[in-house]
Amino acid sequence: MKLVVAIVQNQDSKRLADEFVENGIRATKLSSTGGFLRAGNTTFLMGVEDRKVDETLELIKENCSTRSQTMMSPPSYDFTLESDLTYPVNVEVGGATIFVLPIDQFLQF
Ligand code: 2BA
Repeated sequence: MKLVVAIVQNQDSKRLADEFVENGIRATKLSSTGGFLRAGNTTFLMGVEDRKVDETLELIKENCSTRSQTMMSPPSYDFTLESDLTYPVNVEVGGATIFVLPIDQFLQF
């Protein structure tokens, strides 16, 4: 069994959660925040049988899109004339960031 941790954009999370239910993949959905953009995203925790890992990854791939997001650059710490100027920067986010980890024990009491 593997622990699949998938960080996805909020816009994709409902459709993906529906797909997990339809395909018998158990998941826990957490509200999370990206460290860089400081914007909300969604983290799914899934305990997945080894034989279903590929199917799980394929579902995530099919349902998560890459999007471009605009953020303001942090002000520069270089004390030049333009030092406190910020400007819009485009950042590509997603589709999904995924970690697949081995599970030592899976217990339910
Ligand atoms: P954020 O940390 O808010 O990052 C959003 C997007 O900003 C990233 O998209 C990436 O394109 C860009 N980015 C992040 N850190 C950057 C940096 N230091 N310099 C320049 N650009 C940077 P994704 O790579 O698709 O990541 C989407 C979200 O997945 C991240 O949101 C974060 O919540 C999570 N994530 C990504 N890589 C991770 C990692 N190695 N460990 C834990 N969480 C990760």
